[in-house]
Amino acid sequence: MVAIDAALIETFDRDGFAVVKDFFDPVELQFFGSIVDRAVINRVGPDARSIDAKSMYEQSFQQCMNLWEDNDDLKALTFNQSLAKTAGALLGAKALRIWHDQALYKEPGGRETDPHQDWPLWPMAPARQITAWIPFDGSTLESGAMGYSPGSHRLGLAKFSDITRELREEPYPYFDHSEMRDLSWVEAPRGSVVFHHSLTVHQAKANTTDTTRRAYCIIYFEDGCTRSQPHWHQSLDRQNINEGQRIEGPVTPIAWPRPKNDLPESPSEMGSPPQTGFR
Ligand SMILES: O=C(O)CCC(=O)C(=O)O
Repeated sequence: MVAIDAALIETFDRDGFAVVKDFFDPVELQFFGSIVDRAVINRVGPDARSIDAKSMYEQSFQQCMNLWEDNDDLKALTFNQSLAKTAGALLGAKALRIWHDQALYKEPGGRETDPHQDWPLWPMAPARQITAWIPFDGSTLESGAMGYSPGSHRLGLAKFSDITRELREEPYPYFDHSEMRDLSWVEAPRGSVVFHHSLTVHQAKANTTDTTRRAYCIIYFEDGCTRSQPHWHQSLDRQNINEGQRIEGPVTPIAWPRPKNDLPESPSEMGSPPQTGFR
């Protein structure tokens, strides 16, 4: 159990991201990593394309969302109370729900993840979300480490960035130098978790190594957020949440606080999660 001290909360408040080292032990990481590996293979299926033959988005990472829904063992990670409690303390929230979890596997030769903020990709308000980014093998500058623009969550920016590069009408980057100032690259040691706010501008390096950078993310939002826009999102449309409505239901259950050993039911009545993801 990691102590949530005032200094950590202060760092997150100031910078919009914070690294918590030694959160997971190697045995736990290996266990969850192997489950996610299998889940990704099950979702993606056989794919013999070279990295160059993939879409620009797939070249950044293979994204598989809502893995907790079809993996009972993974619920223990997505609904890990100590992790979610830390996220809640950093965000200053009393209760958090799951927006979705996801594997983000950056293959060898995978390109950088383009600079973006998360919140403009998500049709909900207010901007009270936090991501726990868990690299199963740690991350290095060569393997696809994350970089964050410290304090950018406080600049009042809310820019949509098409990180798929499929809708692109203007050249990258969407953020100018002043908004990307002093980018901090974070090499996260194995066992650590990096938390970031949904308004923090961030990106990830390319993977120039010969192994996949295996990251698992859990995205939480403060209980009470509502749908702000009509554009499709699986976390909302699968449970028929309309604009202005509070986001609650079996696809986005309470992540924290939950009674001891109480894990949510998989939302089997709500249709399957997307097999591979888009935001
Ligand atoms: O893992 C990556 O390459 C990007 C992750 C990211 O953008 C996020 O978690 O919001």
